[in-house]
Amino acid sequence: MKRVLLINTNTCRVPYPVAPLGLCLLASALEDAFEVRVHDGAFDGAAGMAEAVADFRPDVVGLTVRNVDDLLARGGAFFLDRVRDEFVRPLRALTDVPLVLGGSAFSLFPAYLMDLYGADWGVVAEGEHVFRDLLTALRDGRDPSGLPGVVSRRDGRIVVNPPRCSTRALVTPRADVDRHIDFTPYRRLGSYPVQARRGCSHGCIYCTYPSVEGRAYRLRDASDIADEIAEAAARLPGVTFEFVDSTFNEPPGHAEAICDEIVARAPGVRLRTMGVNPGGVTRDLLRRMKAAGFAQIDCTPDSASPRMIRSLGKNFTMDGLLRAASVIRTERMPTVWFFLFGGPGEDESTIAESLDFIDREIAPDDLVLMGLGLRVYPGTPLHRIALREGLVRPDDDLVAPNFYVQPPLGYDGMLERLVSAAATRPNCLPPGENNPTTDMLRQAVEMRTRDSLAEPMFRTLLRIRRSWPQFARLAATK
Ligand code: B12
Repeated sequence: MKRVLLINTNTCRVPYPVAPLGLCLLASALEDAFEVRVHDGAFDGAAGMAEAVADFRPDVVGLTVRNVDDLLARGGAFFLDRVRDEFVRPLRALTDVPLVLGGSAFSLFPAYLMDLYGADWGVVAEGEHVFRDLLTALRDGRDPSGLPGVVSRRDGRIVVNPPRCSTRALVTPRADVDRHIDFTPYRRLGSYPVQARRGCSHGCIYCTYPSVEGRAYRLRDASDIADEIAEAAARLPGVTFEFVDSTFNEPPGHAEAICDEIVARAPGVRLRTMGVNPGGVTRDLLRRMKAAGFAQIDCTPDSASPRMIRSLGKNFTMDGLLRAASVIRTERMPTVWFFLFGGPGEDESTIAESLDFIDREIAPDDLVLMGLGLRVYPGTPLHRIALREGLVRPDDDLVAPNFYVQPPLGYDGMLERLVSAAATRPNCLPPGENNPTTDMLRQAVEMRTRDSLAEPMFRTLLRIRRSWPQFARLAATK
């Protein structure tokens, strides 16, 4: 057993296509011992999969399942059945070699997906070592079912072994994404993903990150990260690198060290990150981030109501949030702000507190994304609250998305409130309007070329939005 075919089943394009970093890390981790090929279904789905199977004749197929749904409380997409129909069924008709599942969606719902896809094996949480051990055991005719993190079938039951939670520093091979897959379409539409740490020690009540990545922070060496970026930038000039860490600026000091190493080893690159936690935003951090090449950040307070900050289990206080906002404003760091309404205790007054913060503390040319409803995941504190309040049933496996929205305002009441708030705030995108239309994107690209705009894309989109008649009228009356 030598040949391993890895398949990316993630065809989601919202907010943009994301390169399969996890799968490429696995490919790099395995290739000294196995022959590895990656089929990236992101753009063309299963087209080419039959040829890959016929030509490569894999001994094992590994399938990554990233998204369950798109986290929209109304009218959202559900991906798992699509993956079965588009990838798993045709694959099973092509070959009966062992099928191994992994990825974030699989780690959240392993037993359900083993059944739905009729898989032979699975790996929950990170895969570099465990997948290798599993493949080695299969190759050598040993039983891998006792390995930590392995999901197996025993006597008609699915057994999920808890993953071993490492506390050691994170050492990964180079993902070399552009070596394993055709990176051309991502270069145009997305970014080059880089991971700097795993784990999250925060206690946000709705979040799955600790269950996907563990609670202890494991940090990658800052100079190794900068070297990876420098090497990839030499191969792909002009590409934007995106950190995929759930929180970029935790624990304190690591983000600063990464920025300094990038300045030293990979000057002039373009960088982006999600997950800048208000708790750790300092002037020094933002200056180092700018020097390293971050042209914008995402800041994720979720709420600016002291009561809701506590209720959501955030790791910062209102004072900390105000300090972060002031530093972001005075350092003029272009920022996309993420708010999430509807959590336990949300009411008219807490919504008003967040809106008041948006008006006073957020620059009018920074973007505010308003989300509504918190996806309930098994085993989270929010799950326990939802059970207690009778909002989910004890027998609900939560695979089909179930969103917590605090009664009595509920989804419709809050939506109305947020839509009317956004009607007088051009920089606020209400729930349901969180992604620009194709037409807006086209206009933005034209405007950027015509006026040689180097600003972040969201600022160009906001210019267009501000010119809409209702906002232009509003500006004229001010
Ligand atoms: C960074 C991130 C983003 C960034 C991506 C930036 C980029 N350029 O990649 C942005 C903000 C764009 C984003 C968008 C979305 N995201 Co997101 N994202 C994440 C996050 C924080 C990290 C993902 C990542 O790259 N991890 C690093 C890699 C190395 O890990 P990995 O892929 O899990 O791979 C490891 C293991 O899973 C395993 N493995 C993976 N595949 C396989 C296969 C086999 C065979 C085996 C054995 C093992 C294995 O081994 C790998 C290496 O250790 C996760 C949460 C998390 N902490 O995982 C959410 C997460 C994946 N996102 C999620 C969602 C829903 C989305 C969106 C749909 C949200 C939206 N409406 O916009 C979109 C979809 C985007 C798309 N096109 O697919 C959900 C998915 C769960 C769900 N409910 O569906 C997650 C889990 C967060 C959550 N809410 O719980 N996301």
